[in-house]
Amino acid sequence: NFSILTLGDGLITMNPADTGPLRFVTNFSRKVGGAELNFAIGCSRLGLKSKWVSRLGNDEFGRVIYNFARGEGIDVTNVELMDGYPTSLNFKEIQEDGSGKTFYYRHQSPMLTMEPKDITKDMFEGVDVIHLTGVFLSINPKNIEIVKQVLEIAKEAGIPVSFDPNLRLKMWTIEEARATFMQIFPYVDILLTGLDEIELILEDSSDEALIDCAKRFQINQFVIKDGANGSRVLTDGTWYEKEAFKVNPVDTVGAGDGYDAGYIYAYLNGFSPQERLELANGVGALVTTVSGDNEGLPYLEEVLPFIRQEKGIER
Ligand code: KDG
Repeated sequence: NFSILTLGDGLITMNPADTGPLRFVTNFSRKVGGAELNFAIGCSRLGLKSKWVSRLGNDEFGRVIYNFARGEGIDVTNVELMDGYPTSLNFKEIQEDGSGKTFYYRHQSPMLTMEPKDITKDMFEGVDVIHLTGVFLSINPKNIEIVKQVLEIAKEAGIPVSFDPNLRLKMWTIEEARATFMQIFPYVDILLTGLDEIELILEDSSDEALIDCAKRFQINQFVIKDGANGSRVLTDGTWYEKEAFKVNPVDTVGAGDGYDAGYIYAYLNGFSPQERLELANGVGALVTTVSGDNEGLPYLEEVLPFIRQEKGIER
């Protein structure tokens, strides 16, 4: 079994019982979210070994997330429950078409207690891919020092790094995000980005701009996610493309994290570029069919028949 490591905040996610503006929603389901945690769950369900490095509040919600992650088979050896910092919260607003918005209560994230010295080489033993996202970087400017420590250890150990900018403009400005990403990109082997998001980051999403960025930072796999329009990857100077699977989305939040998990699983297992896109598209699509950030993440035995469009006998 291949093994991944990821690092980031875990949140209690309040999923609305009704669609439409948050101010009118009175009922919520208490669920669990966090971009990196969603990724770890996705990988674990597909059969990878997942290690999640995090800090939660030493409170009721922290325990919910901790036990949830553990229940998903995630290695939580490096997840600590901290006093004095409440577990982060996130309320979601969902539209009729399944698209979502997030409203955060995470200014005192327990992740703020983490320091670069807390990242040690032993955490990386047996790890095949390190996955990071812009969400962790957006929580506090000092997090870049923690990420750099991760990236330096990864480089020294020869572990490939995958990165999803996961741009959250409620957390920081585009200028701050851009300046930070430019320091991260030189370490990235696999970039997993939304088309709209890379357009904001590079101020250009033409093929020339993308090719240029891949070359400049030596990003081996430059993956562009475009939701219902499918996805593509630029690797070894060639573009590969795969159309999306048609589904009826009820909640699209977390689809990108699921996509990333599918892509990394496929990459580690030696799939061709097109097969990687196909599996990733399949995982992303299935996430959108279930309410919640990670409930829809499929097991391998669910996503394989789905991408082959096989009809199961259900009785
Ligand atoms: O990608 C899903 C995330 O948006 C959600 O789980 C919350 O981590 C989160 C974030 O900060 O956006």
